Amino acid sequence: MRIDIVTIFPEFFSVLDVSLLGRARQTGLIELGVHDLRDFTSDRHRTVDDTPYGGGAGMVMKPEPWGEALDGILDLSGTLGADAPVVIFPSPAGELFTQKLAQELAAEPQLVFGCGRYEGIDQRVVDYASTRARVRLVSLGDYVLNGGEVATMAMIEAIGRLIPGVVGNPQSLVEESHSDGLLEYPSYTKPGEWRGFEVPPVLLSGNHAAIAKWRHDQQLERTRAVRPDLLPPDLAVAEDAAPRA
Ligand code: JF8
Repeated sequence: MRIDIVTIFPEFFSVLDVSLLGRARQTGLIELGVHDLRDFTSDRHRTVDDTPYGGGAGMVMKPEPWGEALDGILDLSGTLGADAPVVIFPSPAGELFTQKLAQELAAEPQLVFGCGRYEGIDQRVVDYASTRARVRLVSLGDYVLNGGEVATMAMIEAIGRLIPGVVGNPQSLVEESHSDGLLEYPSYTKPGEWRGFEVPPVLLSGNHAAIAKWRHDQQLERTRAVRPDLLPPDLAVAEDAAPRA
């Protein structure tokens, strides 16, 4: 997979050289291009922002540098079809980034992330990119960030680990998809007793069916406690819950 990032903070992405994604890049599974938006300006001050038409607080990213950057990254000859590159603009106004979307995007040959700052990017950049690529506005969640960089980093990590060969143990991906929709069960390792806290005895029993049941019960209990919205209505209340008057 080819990933390009357009940003005014290219150094922010140097951490992608280490960790999981660093190894995937060395083996050629992921090709990464980080592009400094200011390199596509043509004025002495390398200006990327300007005041908003219609008034209001803050500054807006001006379209010209974005046009030059995207023209250099996107294949200009390509017609806009199902095989067009995907351009992602992280935005609080976008669709929510989910594991399902990560899976979809992990199957793409090329992703381009456009990282906005300030009050966002001139809307015409999105409209123009839509003539060259399949554009998606994507939100990391319902909270406010200062720009698209942190969201891009999170999405690349979530997408990258789904590319075959990037994660060391494919079984962990299989188990994840099996437990689909439930929170993880708690994990334990040695020693069996630590500062007075014991490992649940069932995990030492060697009874694999009992362990599987215990883990699934833990998943249900945890999900009911903190994320009942993830459960189908018939599972959202504990089976042994007292009937309400
Ligand atoms: C931004 C550009 C975001 N979940 C999220 N909250 N805030 C953002 C975000 C993304 C881009 C820009 N401000 C200026 C905030 C995402 N994704």
